[in-house]
Formats: sequence, structure tokens, C-alpha cells
Amino acid sequence: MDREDITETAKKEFSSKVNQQRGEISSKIIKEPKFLSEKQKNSWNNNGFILLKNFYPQNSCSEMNSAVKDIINTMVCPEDPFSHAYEKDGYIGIREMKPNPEAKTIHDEMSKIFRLHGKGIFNDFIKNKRLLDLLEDILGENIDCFLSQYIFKNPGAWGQPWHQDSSYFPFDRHPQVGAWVATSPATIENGCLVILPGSHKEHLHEHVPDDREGSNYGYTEIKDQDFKNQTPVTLETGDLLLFHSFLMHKSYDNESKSKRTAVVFHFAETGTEYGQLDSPTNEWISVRGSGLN
Ligand SMILES: O=C(O)CCC(=O)C(=O)O
Repeated sequence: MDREDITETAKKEFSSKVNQQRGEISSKIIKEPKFLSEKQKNSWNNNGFILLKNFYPQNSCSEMNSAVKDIINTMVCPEDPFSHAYEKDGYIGIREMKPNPEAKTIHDEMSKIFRLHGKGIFNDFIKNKRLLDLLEDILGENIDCFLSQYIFKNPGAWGQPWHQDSSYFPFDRHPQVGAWVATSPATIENGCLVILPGSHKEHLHEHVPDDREGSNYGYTEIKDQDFKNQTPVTLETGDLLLFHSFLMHKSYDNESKSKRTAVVFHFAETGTEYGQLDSPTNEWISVRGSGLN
């Protein structure tokens, strides 16, 4: 395909899929945790997230960054015509729709790489005992990781608009948990996440297509909410944000001169049903409990 904007029809079709569960509520709260502190439990129940400073070693963050560079080198041949999506060795790569005038290599033009968690350092991460203990208090004893993505946020890249991740997950139960690991500092200037604390108690709102010309396929936006209590989440390399899949969040554009990188994993209770057709970006891998047997 040429580097033309995604058509209005494709954007509308996608947002009709993400609105399938509109109106649903996720009311489960944590009562008697085994591993979470009182403060972490309250943060989850009241605000919909838990922030863990310094969770993951800096050298492991660098290892993740280089592993992704190697994947792109085998996935995208710079001479090939523009494509918004790539597939290689089970990984799915997404290139920015909006060209970055400063881009020198293909690495400066990538947006996301999906399906990382089956192999290498990404697979090690989803088996981390400290992480799984925390997730057990939220999701129960039987846990799968079903989604992972590396997000480049190169200089000039746009942020993702306000959304609730559950609108992308047409599953038979809630919540799922996002684990957002900063593999570089995330600042206001380079495009950190912005959350609306407490919004995990809201129903799933309508998500309309992101109407910025040149926005990436799959970006949708909540418009019917008051965001005045929004809070930017600035992070250091190695910090981890765990967040509820109903929590409203967005991210800023990268207005700096360097990349803002992160890896986001998503976890669900084992046995979660995904309906008739699962997303090609999902891969269900059991990490604790009954699914391992
Ligand atoms: O990291 C970002 O810029 C956006 C990530 C996000 O919104 C998500 O993972 O749902």
C-alpha cells in the first residue's frame, strides 16, 4: 500500500468492533491480598493502578531494547515499499502512518512490535515471580499472558488518544491487567502515559475513530468524559505501572529529540473466553496455576 491515510470506512469498521462491550462495568475489588501491601491494594481499588518504582533492572531494559532492534532488522527490508504492518517469525510489526521527516533508518519509523512474550527475555519477564505474586492478588491463582507490545514512540510520533484497554478485549470476564515497563525514561516532553485515576470504576465508554489525519490504524478515542483530573505518569527506566483494563489513559506526543520506549504486557485469568475470533496480536501463554499442568 502507498502511504495514504487509513480510509474512513476502515476506521469506522474498527471502532464498531471495539464498541461491542460498551456499557459494561468491572466491579471486582481486591479484599484480602496475600502479596500486595495495604497501600498497593488501596491504590488498585480506588485509583485503578499500582506504581512500582525500580522494578526491573536497567541492564535488562537495555537488553529488551536491543532484542527489538534485532527483530526489526530481520523483519523489514529498508528497500521494500511502504507497508503499515509486517509479519516475521510470529512477530507483528506496525510502522507509523505519519512519516517522520527526521527519520534516518527504519528503526526511527516503527510504532509497535507485537507478540514478543513467547520468546527470550520477554518470556522471562512474564514468568517473574514478584510480578506474578502481585497479579495473583488481582486476577487469582490461574494467570495467562495474552498480549505484549514494544512501543517505540520515536521523536515526532503522536500519542495514543484516551481509551480503555478493555474495549479492545471482547472477553467473557474482567478485568485484565496491563503491565507497562519503561525501558527508557518517560517524560512529559517525550510522551509519557496520562491516566484518569479512578476511571476504572466507569463503564466502558464509546470509542470513536481517532480523527487525526495520518493516525495509526486501531487508534480510537473516548470523547464523552471529563478529563480534568488527568495525571501524567512520568517514569524512570525500569519502573513498572500495573493498570486495570477499564482505566482511561492516553499518552502525549513525543516532542523531544530521543525515543521513549516501553514494553506493555497484558494478563488475564486462565480460561478467559475470547469469543469467535481472537485478535491476531494475541497469544495465550499460561504463566501460573492450572494452565501450566
Ligand atoms: O505507551 C503509549 O504511548 C500508549 C500505550 C497505551 O495507551 C496502551 O498500551 O494502551
